[in-house]
Amino acid sequence: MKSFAFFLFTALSAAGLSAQAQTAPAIAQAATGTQTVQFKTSAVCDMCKARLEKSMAYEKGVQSATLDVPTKVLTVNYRPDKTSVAALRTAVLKTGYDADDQTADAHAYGRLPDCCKKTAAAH
Ligand SMILES: [Cu+2]
Repeated sequence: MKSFAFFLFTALSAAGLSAQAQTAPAIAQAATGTQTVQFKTSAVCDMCKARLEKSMAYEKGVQSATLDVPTKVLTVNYRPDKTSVAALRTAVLKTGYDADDQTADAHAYGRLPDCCKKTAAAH
């Protein structure tokens, strides 16, 4: 019984160590100066998600971009020495989507397929 308790303790310690190892990359990323910003967009579906994430990936200074379709929130990891929140917001607008209280670029919005328009029902 005592040896089982020891095994359990060892297993828990190992789990704790691996959890620590997993958080290490996030700390390293912060050390390189990456920042995160979130925009509330007008995206409606997975096509919007793919379009926005691809568009942001081509944007200078962007490390990663993820859209959560249910909440329409776009999370962008970026390098503040390469770009700015204003530039990133403009990139969202020029892809055809609203960003927070700013309305999408009309031309870009017009090029979106009907299913990606703000009037489209969730699908
Ligand atoms: Cu869409």
